Amino acid sequence: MTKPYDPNNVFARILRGEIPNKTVLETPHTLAFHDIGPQAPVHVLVIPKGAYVDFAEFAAKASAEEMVDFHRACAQICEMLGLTGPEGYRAITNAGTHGLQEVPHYHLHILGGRVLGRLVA
Ligand code: IU
Repeated sequence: MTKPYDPNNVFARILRGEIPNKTVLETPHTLAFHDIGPQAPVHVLVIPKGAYVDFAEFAAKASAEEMVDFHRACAQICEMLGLTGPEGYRAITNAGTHGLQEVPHYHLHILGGRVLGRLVA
């Protein structure tokens, strides 16, 4: 069971315009911005504007319109940032304490521009 949404988490504050961000793309249901501590030459966070703690909650509760908007935005960002070639990219999300999720508002990391290494525990 996902913990309750904290309306004062940092991404909620970014969505309310209380904290600045380097926006890459904004659509009706989605905001994408550069990660403040990039782990790769391209490191963008994509977040739904709706209040979802993590991937499972978003996938379970978001409307079809929100989900399509979110994923089309991800595709557009990959295109815009030159990630759709054979070198590719990584799209990942962390959840909860085992997943080392820091910010409790669902976000997809899109990373690219270098070889990223294997994902191992
Ligand atoms: P995580 O999946 O919850 O661990 O990722 C949180 C990310 O949010 C992490 O990569 C931070 O660098 C990033 N971030 C940010 O971009 N702006 C902020 O104000 C804060 C964290 I706090």
